[in-house]
Amino acid sequence: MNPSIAAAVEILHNSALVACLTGAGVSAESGVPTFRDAQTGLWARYDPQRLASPQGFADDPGLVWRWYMARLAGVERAMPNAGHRALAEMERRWPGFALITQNVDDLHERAGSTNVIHLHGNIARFHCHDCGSSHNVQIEERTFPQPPRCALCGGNIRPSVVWFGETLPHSSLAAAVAAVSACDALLVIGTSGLVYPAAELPLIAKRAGSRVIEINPEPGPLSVLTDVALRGPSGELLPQLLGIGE
Ligand code: BV8
Ligand code: ZN
Repeated sequence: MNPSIAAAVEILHNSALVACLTGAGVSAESGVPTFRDAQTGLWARYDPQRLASPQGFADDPGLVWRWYMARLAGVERAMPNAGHRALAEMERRWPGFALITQNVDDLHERAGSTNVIHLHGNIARFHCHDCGSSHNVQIEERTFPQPPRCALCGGNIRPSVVWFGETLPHSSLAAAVAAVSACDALLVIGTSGLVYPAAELPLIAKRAGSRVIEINPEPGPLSVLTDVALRGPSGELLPQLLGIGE
């Protein structure tokens, strides 16, 4: 076993409570583009931070609608990978294991995780941008060039994700802060650590005395907080933390 993996396993075995924060990187091996490389092909010329914002939606609701319909189709085609499955196994093995995700896909749930804190919502759920009433998108509405209209107020229907400039669901953020404040070890997996307030969670954990283990092929702004850095793909490394797939 490589010495970093051994050090991470040691920390986890000496931790009564383990928490985990995932980003788009945990879904990369499932073929879901990460947020920064989400701009492949025909979307290459658009800035995701613009499309994923109320202003972007106001400027061109049809463009944003079509971008989300394309991403949703990609998520539905994707399958959970060994990293998602290892995290579901951690929830089964370690009482109190908390999984916090920035991702809007449902791959953690499809891998068997049952208690997932979604900080940024869910791309497969929809509501009216004006009155907030929820909306089930019909198959034919997915091919519409413009978003469907709300039956109650006529407003534009949008995905129930948190856009840039929008506040996170208070209950999710509070649960995430409580989990990272209480944990003895925090796994930070597949995140560039650029988006706030999610990127603040590892700092809160560290200040509360937690050890921090980063799993990411690349270092990033959060690496300075890291006790152990595992530089590689989470689909390969996470099973090794459980002694699977040596
Ligand atoms: C808010 C849903 C209050 C939509 C998303 C404080 C300081 C600075 C800025 C701010 C601040 N507070 C607020 C802001 C503004 C803004 C922000 O953070 N901007 C940044 C860019 C500077 N934050 C907000 O607006 C938030 N709202 O704070 O409300 C408020 C209100 C008004 C005014 C001010 C404040 C809302 C943020 C939520 C935005 N919504 N998603 C959608 O998905 O369409 S964020 C979106 O981007 C994703 O959900 C995800 O969270 C984020 C992308 O981050 P990552 O997941 O890290 O993915 P990324 O592609 O960046 O990196 C992938 C990583 O994986 C890389 O490190 C790579 O190396 C690694 N990797 C690749 N392959 C693998 C791998 N790792 C492991 N294995 C592999 N195989
Ligand atoms: Zn409405």
